[in-house]
Amino acid sequence: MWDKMPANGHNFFSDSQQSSERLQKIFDYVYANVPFFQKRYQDAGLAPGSIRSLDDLKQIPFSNKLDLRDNYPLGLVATKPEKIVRLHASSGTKGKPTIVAYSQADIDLLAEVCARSLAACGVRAGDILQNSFGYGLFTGGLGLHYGAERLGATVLPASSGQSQKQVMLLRDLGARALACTPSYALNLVCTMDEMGIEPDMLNLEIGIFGAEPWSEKLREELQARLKVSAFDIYGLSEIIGPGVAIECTAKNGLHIWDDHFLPEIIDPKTQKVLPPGAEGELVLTSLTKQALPLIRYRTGDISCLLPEPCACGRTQVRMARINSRLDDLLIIRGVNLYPQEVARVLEQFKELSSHYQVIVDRQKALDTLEILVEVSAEHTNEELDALSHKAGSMVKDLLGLTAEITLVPPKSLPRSEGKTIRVIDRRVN
Ligand code: DLL
Repeated sequence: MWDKMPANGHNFFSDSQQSSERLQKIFDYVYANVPFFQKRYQDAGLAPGSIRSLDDLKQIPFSNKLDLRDNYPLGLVATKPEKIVRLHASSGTKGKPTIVAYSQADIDLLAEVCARSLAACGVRAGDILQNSFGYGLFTGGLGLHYGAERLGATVLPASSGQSQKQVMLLRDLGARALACTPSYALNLVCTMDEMGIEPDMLNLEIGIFGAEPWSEKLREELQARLKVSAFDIYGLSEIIGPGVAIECTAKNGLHIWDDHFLPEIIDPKTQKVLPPGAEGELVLTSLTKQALPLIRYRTGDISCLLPEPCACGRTQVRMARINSRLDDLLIIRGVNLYPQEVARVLEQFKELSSHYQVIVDRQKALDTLEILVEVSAEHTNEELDALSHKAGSMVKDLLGLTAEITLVPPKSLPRSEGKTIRVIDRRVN
């Protein structure tokens, strides 16, 4: 459909004229400063000045995580080394981390988009933000830290871990907003229970949760148990870190700060651009980055663009919440399975908690699937048998896979301070 759109067909971006100018500029800049991409663009028949409008975007070849891996650690940097003021890294599950570089202008941009994100969910100058995203190589801690300071809020740089101390600080300093991964927020809720701290004893009103997929059920649970309004924040190190997109108070998708990050949705198989509303892989172009600008970066995240106007009045295009990644896809006995689909089945049982783990193995050339899930309270053995049988049948009916459902006691699965590991794939492929 985009192919058939007129030249001004990208009118769902907040300022298409500005985005178009920025795209032309960033293309010429990457061409001139990153030899790896210059070669790729030459091979595609492009030269400086080839990109003259948003419509030309589709001519530019994609970039992806492999490009970063092949040019490890800093081969895609577009600035002189002395311009780099910060390095971060995202932990890959396999092999080396992805290293990302920032100039001072990039750090200012990170602060700007994180400040906007915090403001969109109601954080104001003078509020205390307890920032329990991990500080260090991960972009979450420092990104939101700079954003909160830019906004004029007071940051408590709690980082993740030491849950009892975190709860004490929440109570004693009275933060109005808490930022962390949703799984760590759940951890804090359990610690509050153990310490006998009720949500009414805190001053919290806003939860800013992200960096991993989380469900509406978990949102409801966190809202009820922390007495907050919970917002989904999205981002990735390669593009900037946190603050690429966030929900506003309308909570109807996440606004992408499209004056800096230009989104597209593609069919991951054909690589064709899909029309607004269609689900596919999110592709982002960083329009204003200096040190590590990436054009048409394939995020691997599955979403869709929601171009309709938002009730909040913001004009930045929205995207649907991310429930899955392309590389999460498990193929078990030929059946495709996203771990989040398992979560959606388990959510239907009130006796089961949100803590689960999927274990895939191979025995005598046959794939096996085990789902470990914590029960939310004590049950008799008969009740447990009946429950696991019922959950197993529902997995079979809805997902087409036979699974062994192992119900485990509350708090027995590993808890994480950052991103939770949901899948253990023991197959040697
Ligand atoms: O997770 C940046 C971040 C920090 C985002 C704090 C939000 C808050 P990475 O470690 O590079 O960067 O991981 C990026 O995490 O491609 C998604 O697959 C996933 N992800 C991030 N936010 C969300 C979200 C940070 N709200 C990868 N929902 C991304 C679902 C998310 N997945």
